[in-house]
Amino acid sequence: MQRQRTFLMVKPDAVQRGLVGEIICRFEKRGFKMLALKFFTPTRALAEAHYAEHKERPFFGGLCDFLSSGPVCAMVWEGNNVISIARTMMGVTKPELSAPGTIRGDFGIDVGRNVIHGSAVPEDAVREIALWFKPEEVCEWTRTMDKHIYE
Ligand code: DAT
Ligand code: MG
Repeated sequence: MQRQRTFLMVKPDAVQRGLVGEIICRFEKRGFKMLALKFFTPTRALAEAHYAEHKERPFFGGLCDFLSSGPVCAMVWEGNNVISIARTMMGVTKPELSAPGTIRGDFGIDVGRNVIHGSAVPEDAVREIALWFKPEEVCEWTRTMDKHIYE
């Protein structure tokens, strides 16, 4: 297992629905450590930069409109294999295909309102953390309970 960081974001639909606490709670309880959090409405330009890999897709415009439509909760989380474990906890891209017990499977129906973003691979995590946070906004800290989570 590798110590990693990932970028997680509660999207505007889930903020409006009051799911921020529920979602943070799941990652905290799993044993992951929060390093950064900010709550604000992203600009359209930030949304476009975030989803640049999808710029040729037909849904790109609507996706960027949606992401910049209201506040999001943008976060950095750390832990062993956090990138893939967080994706498993999130469920798959389409909530309708996501298993119950996952975040999208518990709280979503439409792909365009799928509640949460999480980095897919390590290179994406590095790029997304740098896009959303200044280095000094990412808090390095020692958590005393780590010895009860990791051998
Ligand atoms: P994920 O968010 O699971 O990494 P992705 O990177 O393939 O999924 O797509 C980014 C977002 O774009 C996704 O969360 C919701 C939206 N999206 C993806 N496929 C879509 C589609 N076929 N129609 C509408 N929106 C879509
Ligand atoms: Mg993706």
